[in-house]
Amino acid sequence: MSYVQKVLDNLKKTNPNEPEFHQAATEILTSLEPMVNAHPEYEQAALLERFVEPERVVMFRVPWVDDNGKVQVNKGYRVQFNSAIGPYKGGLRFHPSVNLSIIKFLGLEQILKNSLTGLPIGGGKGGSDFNPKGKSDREVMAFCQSFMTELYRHIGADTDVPAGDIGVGGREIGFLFGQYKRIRDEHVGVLTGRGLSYGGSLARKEATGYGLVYITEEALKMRGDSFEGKTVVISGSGNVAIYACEKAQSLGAKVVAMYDSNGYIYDPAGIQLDVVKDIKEVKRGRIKEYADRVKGAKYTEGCQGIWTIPCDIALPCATQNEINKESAEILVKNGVKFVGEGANMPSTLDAIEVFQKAGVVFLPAKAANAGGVATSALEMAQSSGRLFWSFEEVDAKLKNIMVNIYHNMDNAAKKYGFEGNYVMGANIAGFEKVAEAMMAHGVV
Ligand code: NDP
Ligand code: 2IT
Repeated sequence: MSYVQKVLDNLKKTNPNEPEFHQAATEILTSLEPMVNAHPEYEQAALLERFVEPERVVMFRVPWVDDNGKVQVNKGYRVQFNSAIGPYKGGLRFHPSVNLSIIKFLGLEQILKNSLTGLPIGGGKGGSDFNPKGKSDREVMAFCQSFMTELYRHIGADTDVPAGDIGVGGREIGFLFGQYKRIRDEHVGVLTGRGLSYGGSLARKEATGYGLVYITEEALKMRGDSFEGKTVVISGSGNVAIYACEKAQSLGAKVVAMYDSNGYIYDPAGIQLDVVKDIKEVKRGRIKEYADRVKGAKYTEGCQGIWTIPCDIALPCATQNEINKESAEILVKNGVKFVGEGANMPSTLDAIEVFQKAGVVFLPAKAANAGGVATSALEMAQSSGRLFWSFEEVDAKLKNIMVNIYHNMDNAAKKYGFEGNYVMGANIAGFEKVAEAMMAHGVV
């Protein structure tokens, strides 16, 4: 049995009931096989065994009081996965589905994503099963303050720097930062995605969606093509989806569909993004409302049907495993040519196989959505340098990083004889730097 297979088998045995973690580890480790085989010293050093074991897992109770005066209790998590190349860095997810398996899959992905950015950031992830949906601002604040009252002792500007993810946007980061500052008496870059008035960076809000479109644009460009005139389907209608839509439209694409967790809208004339922003960013409402406001648009209950809409480019930007094998087959049948993953692990393993076999250009999450965390690292640089860069400056750096990621993964895939397989390319290119740093640090 190969070294990779032994590590995977043991991981499944010793981390039972963690299907998302198994899925991410399987994708990563199997694609690292050619590189690991070229480095027999890794097995002697138990490098993969250490790579898949988080350096630290923190789990804690989060009690808070709701608007009825009733005490509520949620679970809090922070997985500090790997600090070989920099302080732990990665988002916080607040969603009722959050559990240890999901946070560990996200943390493992984050290690390689952060390495791919070329910036000095390690991998971590955290969150809670708290559901911000339908809560008042006061309830969200009470929750965030309680969450930070435990988390503060584990994080720091040079230790671990959380940010947003599903359910954690500007409002939540503000409450979390306020409580950290109060407890620690330190105004430092301990969180990213901060408001512009207290140390945030221009273009961080747009960065994940813009970055996704920049890397997809580069993949198109390398094939003599562009976004101009393309039909695009984007899942989700949150932070990543909205700014992917904005950038794709600005490059001449027609985005025809988006969704939230209740259902999807189809607008054959092209999505009016100002309406989506008003519904989702301003009113925190449901996407269903779009069809009431825009003539010619149609709303359908349920999410999966969105992938039956014919498109040239699909950008899944909501959550893990939103594209299964069946949806991938329909997308291929309808002629999809490019899939760029804005969400983390939105395609199941067998969906990826369908895309790759059909010759679809498949840009995996850890490369395609790295623009968010890359810009977080630019926010950290501005914080430590006491600087504030213009939107154009940050956006230009972001674009440059995304173009570099594309070529690094493309070259890594070619180097090992798997041209065009960006899953392998991204995993190998990301792992190279982490492996080198871990080897240099000795047995730690
Ligand atoms: P938001 O909370 O802003 O938006 C999430 C969107 O996805 C919402 O439209 C939400 O619908 C939908 N969604 C969430 N869960 C489900 C579900 N189980 N089924 C169907 N729809 C769902 O999050 P983000 O836009 O920040 O994150 C989206 C994805 O991008 C996540 O996978 C995240 O990990 C990833 N990502 C985010 C980055 C960032 O910088 N924010 C960086 C890199 C990756 P509803 O409103 O109904 O809940
Ligand atoms: O998945 C991700 O990369 C994020 N949610 C962003 C993490 C960050 O630290 O900006």
